[in-house]
Amino acid sequence: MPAPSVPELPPLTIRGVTTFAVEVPMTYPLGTSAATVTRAPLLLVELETDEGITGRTYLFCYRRSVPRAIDAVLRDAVSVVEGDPAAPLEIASKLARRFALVGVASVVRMALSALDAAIWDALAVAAGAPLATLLGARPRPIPAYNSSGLGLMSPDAAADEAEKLLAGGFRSVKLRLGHPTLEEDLAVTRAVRGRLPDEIALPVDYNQALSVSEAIRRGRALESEGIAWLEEPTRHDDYAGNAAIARALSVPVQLGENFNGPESMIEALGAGACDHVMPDAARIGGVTGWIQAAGIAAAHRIEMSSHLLPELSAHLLAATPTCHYLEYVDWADAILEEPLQIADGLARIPERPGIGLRFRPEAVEALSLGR
Ligand code: SMN
Ligand code: MG
Repeated sequence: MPAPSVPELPPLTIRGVTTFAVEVPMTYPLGTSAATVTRAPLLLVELETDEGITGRTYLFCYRRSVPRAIDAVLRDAVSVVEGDPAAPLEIASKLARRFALVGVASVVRMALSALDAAIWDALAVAAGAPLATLLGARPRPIPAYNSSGLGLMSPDAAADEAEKLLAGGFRSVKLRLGHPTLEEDLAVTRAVRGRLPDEIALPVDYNQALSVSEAIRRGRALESEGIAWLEEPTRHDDYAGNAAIARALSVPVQLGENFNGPESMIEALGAGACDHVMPDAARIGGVTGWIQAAGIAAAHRIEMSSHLLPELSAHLLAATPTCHYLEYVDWADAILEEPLQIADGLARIPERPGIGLRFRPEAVEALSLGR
């Protein structure tokens, strides 16, 4: 008797990559304690396969010089796996070995994460299913907070901007802190909190600005002001210091955007450095790294949110057992055919196959950073 036919993913073979470096104007400039970002440099990635299926993703690159640096590493990585089957785990281990001497962090990590995400996208497109479905989850609405603005600014300006960021029915917005004094941080927090309905959650983000003792001092003052979490209060990789802060405070400490691969999450959680985690898909190792990290968070029963890249992260959070919040930013809207939809404060995962990204050629051309 012939074996029953089991539907299979069409096998895909890595062929090459096309990228576009763009810089997108942001509606709200984002002053953080580390740097002010007014335009979002993005690297758009299209991975080609022999079978004619294209995998798409993009990276947020922080600084204008970075898209080109990542592009160079990404091309190198694709040349290493050209002709290989599009099997993300096999490709990840091959590339981890090949890039072990230079080290897989920062720009290299972002290039490899983008390649992984593009491969997963191609697989989901070939399967005709949303990425979330390929990861074992059905697309569902994901609670989101609006992070598109609320940089460092005066109390009045912050309160006005916070109100504007609620459009779309958001039930949470994130405030950046790290003004020169605690009194200024308190004044801004009180102005924003006072303007928002009580049920709106208000996480605050220090972007590593404080010493451990100053983080404890400011955290103690802020924790009675109705904040949802205290993000990156001190150096992200000082896990002992973050653990001391987490022990001293009742407000949850949030870390994760700088976790370099799932290994960092294991170390941070082992040290008791944080109460919540929010990996960035581009630093945790793409879809493959995210799924491993989601397993670690689930085993620790720790809430997991995302950092930036909301279009991809929505799929990932649907497949995250301890899913908490999607960090929403509108920065890619300018170059997307169909921007991520938010309704009633929930991100709507598109029904389209893959991540659901298609780039607008006219916008890519107009916003190009050149080659
Ligand atoms: C952040 C910092 C810099 C650029 C984008 C986002 C921030 C966040 O740490 O968590 O949103
Ligand atoms: Mg942050």
